Amino acid sequence: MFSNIKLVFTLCFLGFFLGCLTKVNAAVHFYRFEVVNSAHTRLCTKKTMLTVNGQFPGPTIYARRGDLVTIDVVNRADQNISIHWHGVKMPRYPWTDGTDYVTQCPIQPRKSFRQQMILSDEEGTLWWHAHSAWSRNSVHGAIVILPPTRETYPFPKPHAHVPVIIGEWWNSKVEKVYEKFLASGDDPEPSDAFLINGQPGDLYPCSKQDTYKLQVEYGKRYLIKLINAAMNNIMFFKISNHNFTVVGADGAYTKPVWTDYAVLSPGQTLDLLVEANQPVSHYYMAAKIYASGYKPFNTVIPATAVIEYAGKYMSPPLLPSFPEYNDATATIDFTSKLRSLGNEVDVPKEVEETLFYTLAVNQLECTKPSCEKSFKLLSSINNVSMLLPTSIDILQAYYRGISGVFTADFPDFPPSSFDYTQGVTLPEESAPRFGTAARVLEYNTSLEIVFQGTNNGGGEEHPMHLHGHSFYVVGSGLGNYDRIRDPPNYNLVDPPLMENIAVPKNGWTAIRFKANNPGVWYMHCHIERHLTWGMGMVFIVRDGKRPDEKMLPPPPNMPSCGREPSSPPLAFGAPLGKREDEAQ
Ligand SMILES: *[C@@H]1O[C@H](CO)[C@@H](O)[C@H](O)[C@H]1NC(C)=O
Ligand SMILES: *[C@@H]1O[C@H](CO)[C@@H](O)[C@H](O)[C@H]1NC(C)=O
Ligand SMILES: *[C@@H]1O[C@H](CO)[C@@H](O)[C@H](O)[C@H]1NC(C)=O
Ligand SMILES: *[C@@H]1O[C@H](CO)[C@@H](O)[C@H](O)[C@H]1NC(C)=O
Ligand SMILES: [Cu+2]
Repeated sequence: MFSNIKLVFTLCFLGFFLGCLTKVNAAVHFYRFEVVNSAHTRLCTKKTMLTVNGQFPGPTIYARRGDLVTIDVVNRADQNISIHWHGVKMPRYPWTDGTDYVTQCPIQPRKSFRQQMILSDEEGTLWWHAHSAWSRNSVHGAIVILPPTRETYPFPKPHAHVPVIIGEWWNSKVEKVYEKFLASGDDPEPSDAFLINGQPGDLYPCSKQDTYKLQVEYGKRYLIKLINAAMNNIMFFKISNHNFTVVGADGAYTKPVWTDYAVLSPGQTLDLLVEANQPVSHYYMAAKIYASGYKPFNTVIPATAVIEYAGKYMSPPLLPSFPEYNDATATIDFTSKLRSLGNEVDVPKEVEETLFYTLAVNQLECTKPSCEKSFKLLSSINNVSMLLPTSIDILQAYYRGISGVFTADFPDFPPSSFDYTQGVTLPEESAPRFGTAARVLEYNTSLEIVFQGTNNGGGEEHPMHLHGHSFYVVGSGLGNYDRIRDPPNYNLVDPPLMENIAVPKNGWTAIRFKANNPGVWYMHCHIERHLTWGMGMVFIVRDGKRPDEKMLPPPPNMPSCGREPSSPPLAFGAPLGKREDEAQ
């Protein structure tokens, strides 16, 4: 499956000076990801799409906690790409976090980029995906992180690990869907199917012959590594006749939760322990849309896969029954059961900074003929709709002290307070302002962010995702957050540790974490259409004082934003910018 060799490695990105990351007893794994256009047929429709190595979903990365994975990403396609290791904290090394125009320029066609994926305390399931335009639709795959060899699981040992990736398929090329979506100023065209491990399953036309099948043996235990890689939808997941135990979320273990359904937002992962202990037969596992803000514009047909005990079966498998497509209570009930495995986790009990971030879908007047309505939809955090830079990335600009790329003034509060769950009252208040703004944090700052959903243009859930850190979800509720009434109810004992949390529709969620990872880190909604509309911002975590509290230097082969041939490596990583703390 993957190399089991234990070695001691020292990762010196530049070999001769500055930081080296030394890890004892960790393994190094190598992968080669060739991004290519390959032909795939679903729903009787053939199209070419971007994939890694021609596979859809892409290859699974296997590693153990604390390992280092080196991935050579080679762009053999005809468009820009960047690849992100979702949920991997990448300590002190944002350079290969893979977010274009935030931490790197995209990898242009015929270029390659050697990326390091630096695991630390993550264990369980994470995933990788493209972070440029909408290419993550077909450029994604699982990351399975096992315990170190001498350790075991905090639950009965599973017989097998089974990545189960929920995806989405458009018959049209996703690049076309994306372009039309940008031009229209409106919601994107609905997708044509949901997928499990790349297949729509028995309920969709022309699909039955390829339905994903998991062969199980009676009496054995399977660990399902469930990933929601869909673009725009929170999903329900069920297995007929089989309850399961949730044992992990977002690459961290949880207290076991015995349940008959799961909910995950785009970007989120869950580890589900399933016992094959039902009458020998075959059963559907299925993923179905949850949509609260609108009647689902996607199809409501669930994607299915089959769990099959050895045998021959004539009758079709049973389909599990799902909550209603808009059953918000079912989603909140499930998510509120997630707790950290241990008690007394290292959640900050006191915080130095408290940030209050409103999440909104906005409307801006639009007179362009391509606009489908008199306004176009945008989105914002604290009324700032994020624009990515186009000629250099934010990390490079920060590291080299280049001004004019971003501003360091992302607001800690919305510009005005209103009844958020009612939404703004005047049409002109519905327009956001634009910015490329960062919030700068001193190293080790402990902070709380309260995300407040707003009802501007109709409320919806927003799964907020933070790069470079995990956070504890200490509280959430419906309605407007109340800074007197709500904090006493926080869970500061065993809150779940996550990187992705859906803020309830017209509700709020409070997270806490310590900004102990120097670098430039994107935080954004993981619903792709909201991200495209601008629901993102950037944290810059400054270096600490000690050498091991500083960012490592960049690799020599960072992709360039210039037209080819790419410029030679800049000064081999020597910092050119004026970073005060570089002096010591
Ligand atoms: C499965 O879970 C549901 C909901 O939690 C519960 O009502 C049911 O009794 C469970 N079934 C078994 C066999 O435990
Ligand atoms: C957001 O900013 C725009 C532009 O400055 C302004 O017109 C609008 O009133 C603001 N909206 C809110 C809710 O603060
Ligand atoms: C940051 O926090 C860690 C652990 O809490 C501590 O060991 C270290 O001294 C702190 N560094 C600074 C600069 O505060
Ligand atoms: C690809 O990236 C380069 C470098 O940032 C940029 O100049 C070019 O416009 C991008 N191409 C597309 C199609 O976005
Ligand atoms: Cu969102």
